[in-house]
Amino acid sequence: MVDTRPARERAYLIGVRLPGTPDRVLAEQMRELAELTRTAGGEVVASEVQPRSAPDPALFVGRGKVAELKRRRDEHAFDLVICNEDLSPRQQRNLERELDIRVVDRTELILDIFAQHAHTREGRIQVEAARLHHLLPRLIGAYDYHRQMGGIGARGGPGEQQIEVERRRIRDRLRELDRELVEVRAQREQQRRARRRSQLSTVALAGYTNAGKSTLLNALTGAGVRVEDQLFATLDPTTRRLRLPSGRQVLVSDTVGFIQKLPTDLVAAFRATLEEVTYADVIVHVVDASAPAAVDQAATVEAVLGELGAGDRPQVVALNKMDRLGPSERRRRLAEFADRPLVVPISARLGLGLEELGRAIDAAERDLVPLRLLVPYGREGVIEELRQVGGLEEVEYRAEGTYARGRSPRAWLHRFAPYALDRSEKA
Ligand SMILES: Nc1nc2c(ncn2[C@@H]2O[C@H](COP(=O)(O)OP(=O)(O)OP(=O)(O)O)[C@@H](O)[C@H]2O)c(=O)[nH]1
Ligand SMILES: [Mg+2]
Repeated sequence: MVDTRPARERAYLIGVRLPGTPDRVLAEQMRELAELTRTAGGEVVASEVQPRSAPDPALFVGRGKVAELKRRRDEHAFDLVICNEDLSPRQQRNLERELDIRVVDRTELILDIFAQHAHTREGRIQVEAARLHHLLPRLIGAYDYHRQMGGIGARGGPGEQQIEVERRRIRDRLRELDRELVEVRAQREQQRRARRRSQLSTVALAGYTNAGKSTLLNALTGAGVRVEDQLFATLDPTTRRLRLPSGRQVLVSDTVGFIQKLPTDLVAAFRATLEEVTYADVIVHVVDASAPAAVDQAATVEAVLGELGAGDRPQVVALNKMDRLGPSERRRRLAEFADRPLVVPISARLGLGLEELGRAIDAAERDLVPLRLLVPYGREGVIEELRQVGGLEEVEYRAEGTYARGRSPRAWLHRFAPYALDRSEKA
C-alpha cells in the first residue's frame, strides 16, 4: 500500500478559555498539546485560544472562529485542527464538515501516541480496545474504521453504506478484545502472586509522562529501558531487582506516565497496567523538577494515584532533573515539596542522589519519617531511643542542646514531638 500522507502533518491548535480557568493553566495545557502533537509526528503551525462563556454545543468554537480558520488555511496550509478540549461526536463531525479538514481532540491525539508506542501484545490489545470504544459513537457519516486505524491524518476507506457493517465488525472485535483483556488481567494477577511469593517488596516508579522514570530505572538497575524525550515512551512496564543501602533487595518497576485529562477510554482499557502501582509496597513519585509546571504535574499524579486507590501508599518524592536547575531554583523547588514526608533531589541522567534515594526507599518501606530534634542537655536518652527505633543520621552538640537528624517510625512520632524542629526550617 502506498502511503500518501505527508511526512509531517501540519496542525493548527485551538483551545477554549472558559471562565474560571486561570491563564497559567490554559497556557500549560496548550504547551502540552503542542508537545503531544510533536510526539504524534505532527508539526504545529499555529496555536490559539478563544475566550468563551461555554463551548459552542454544535461547533465547540464560535461561528466567527470557524470562518477565520477557513481563511487562515491558505496562509498556514495546515492539514488538521487539534482541539485542547474533548469534542463531542457531534462537534467533531460539524467542525470537520464546516472546515472540510480533519479535526482531532486531545483524547484522540493521546490514543494515537499510545497506538504508536504499544509494542507488546498486552499494550496493543489495550490500545485497540480504547480506540474502538472511542470510535464507536463517532461512526456516522464521514467516519470509518479504516480511517481511524490509519493514524491521525489518514483518509479514505469505505463509503457510508458500509457504516452499519463496520459498526457490527467493531462490536464483534470489542467482544474479542474484552476476552483478551480478561486474560491480560489474569496474567498480571499471576505475576503479582509470583512476586509476593518471592517475598521481595515492590517499588513502583510513578510520575508524569517524561519525568524520567525509565532513566531512573536504568540508573538504579541498568535495565536498558528505552528513554525518549517524548510523551508516553513507556507503555510496557519493566521490572528489575535492586539492592537498597540496607542490603535488602526489592523489585523496582517502571510504569506508564500520567498526564492531566487522561482519556477515560484509555484508563478503562489500561486498568491492568495502571493498577500495577496500586499493588506496590512503596511508590517513588518521580517529578521533573525542571518543568515550569512541576507542582501542578505532581498534583495531577497524586490525584490519579488517589483514583487508583494508591493514595495512602508510603511514598518517596524524587525531584528529578535537578542538574537543569540553578542553586536558587533548586531551593525553591525543595521548599515547594517540603510538606511531603520523604523528598530527595536527584539527577537520574547524571546518577546523582541515588544513594540518598535508596535510603529514603528503605525508610518508606519501613514507613519511617524523617525528623530533626533539638534535645536539651540531660535528656540524651531520647536520641538513643531514636537511634534504636528508627535511625540517626547526624548529631551535633550545640549551645542550646543536642541537635539530631534521623528517622522515626510513624507510630513513634508523638514520642519525639516535644523536641521536633519545624521541618521547613533550615538545619
Ligand atoms: N537533564 C536531565 N534530563 C533527564 C533526566 N532524567 C531524564 N531526563 C530526560 O528526560 C526525558 C524523558 O526521560 P524518560 O526516562 O524517557 O521519562 P519517562 O518518565 O520514562 O517518560 P514516559 O515513559 O514517556 O512517560 C529524556 O530525554 C531523558 O534523557 C535528568 O536527571 N536530567
Ligand atoms: Mg518511560
